[in-house]
Amino acid sequence: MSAVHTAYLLLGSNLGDRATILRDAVQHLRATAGTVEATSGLYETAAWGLEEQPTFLNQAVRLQTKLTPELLLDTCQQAEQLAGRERLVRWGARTLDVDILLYDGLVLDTPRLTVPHPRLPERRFALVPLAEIAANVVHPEAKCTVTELLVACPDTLPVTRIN
Ligand code: A4P
Ligand code: MG
Repeated sequence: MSAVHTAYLLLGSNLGDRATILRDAVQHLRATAGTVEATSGLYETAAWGLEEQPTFLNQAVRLQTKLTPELLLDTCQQAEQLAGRERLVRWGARTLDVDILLYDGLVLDTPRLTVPHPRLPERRFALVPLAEIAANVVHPEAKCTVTELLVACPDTLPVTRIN
């Protein structure tokens, strides 16, 4: 039997019916990637990076999966395509973005995939939802917990739980 892994994902949407898009994405993950063990609430978050765009809804998900990181990324990108995502501008508006934040204690850096997500420590829109479902999980590079990363995070953009 192949091993089961724990992965944390961040879903984000700032175009279209954002809440429905996130709900459908969680369903897609359930159907294709494994067991969705926990989901954070939905957070309304100011756009980070390219700030002149609509606010995002973000949600963190804990998944138990037998997929390798690369196959999990394929599944995430499939969900993005199903949501009608077009890749126009880096950090630009999108119906759905699914990022792999953490995968067990793995550290991986390939042209296609970097885990942990390299910008996680700089982003409250990711750390706040993640802390809801992974407060005491240790970041394998920073060697501190998600809560500690959040306390140390310099980002000041608004992040508000809406449900
Ligand atoms: N890739 C590498 N590592 C990963 C990973 N851990 N998870 C590669 C997912 N993908 C990973 O991503 C570009 C490529 O990153 C993928 O093809 C994959 O091979 P993309 O989704 O096509 O493009 P992008 O998302 O525009 O670029 P990037 O650099 O991934 O941006 P981020 O880091 O995903 O940030 N503000 C708020 N408030 N909320 C958001 O959710 N999201 C972004 C996007 C910017 N600002 C935001 C939010
Ligand atoms: Mg992305």
